[in-house]
Amino acid sequence: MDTYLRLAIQKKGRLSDDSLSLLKECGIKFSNGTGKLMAASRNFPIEFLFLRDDDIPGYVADGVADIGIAGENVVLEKNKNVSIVKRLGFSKCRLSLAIPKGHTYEGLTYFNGKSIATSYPNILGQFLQQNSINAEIHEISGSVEIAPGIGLAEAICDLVSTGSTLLSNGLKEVETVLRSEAVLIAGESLTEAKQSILNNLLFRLESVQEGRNNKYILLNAPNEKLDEIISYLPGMRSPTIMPLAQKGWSSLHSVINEDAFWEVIENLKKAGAEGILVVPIEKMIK
Ligand code: PRT
Ligand code: ZN
Repeated sequence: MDTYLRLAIQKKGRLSDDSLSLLKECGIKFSNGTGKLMAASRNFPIEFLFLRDDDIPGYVADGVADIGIAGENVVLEKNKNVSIVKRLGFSKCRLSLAIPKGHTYEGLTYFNGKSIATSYPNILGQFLQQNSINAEIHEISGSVEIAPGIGLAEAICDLVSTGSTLLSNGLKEVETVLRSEAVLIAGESLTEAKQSILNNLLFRLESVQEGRNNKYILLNAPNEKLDEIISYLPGMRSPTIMPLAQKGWSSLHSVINEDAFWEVIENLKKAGAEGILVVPIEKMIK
């Protein structure tokens, strides 16, 4: 029988769309008919298991799934026997402490003797212990943000992305407990055959991520400015330079990193670059 790597992903929720599109960008084809619990790829030795995000670390630890995609917040809270093999860069959020808007906050000691509502008792408990804060944790499974308003707790510890949920509940964010993003997790003991499929998947994921983090750039420049312009372009090796029909001018092609993007573009313009074109890269193989 052929070996398949079984991947657990969220059935429906904030992680689902980005997980599926990342896999599609890796060239993995499959149909995820609605309501199905499982699906197999048509062109890659992988099977999908669609689950609630909270169950993913446990299923991977038990070996029901070999790997999974979940929020780092859930992985750390569940504390199962799994390891993070890749950070995936989407579903970014933070687990934060928040208090009523009108209160003055002068540091963590604010929480001494207070009650805090959260769905993350393990992560919060560890954070409070590390900071020698003595607070009471109220574990609740949803709608944490309404707890102070109804008198259930004096503060909350919950996931935040834009901050608008806190704002509309009269709360303000005062401390970040954890920064989280979607991660790929794996169980402890994969067979050699499964590990080799995982290595292939990781290679594809890295190529897609590198492509997303970089842009292809084309520009024209007078030859006497080329040295200065090249000094702003690290590229994969060195830029490609081709003569233009117009005498004394060249066309230059290179790759630039998204992080330094605008700074590089400004420097290139100042140095005399013209007709700058920036093109997305679909995959980048190192
Ligand atoms: O049904 P299932 O159990 O699978 O899904 P779920 O409802 O438990 O999870 P889901 O789909 O809401 O979230 C899945 C994962 O997305 C989380 O575990 C996080 O890793 C990540 N994520 C990213 C978020 C947020 N951003 C987020 N903003 N998860 C939840 N929120 C909630 C937060 O709890 C709060 O209620 O959104 C609200 C705050 O958002 P802002 O934008 O108002 O700050
Ligand atoms: Zn959940």
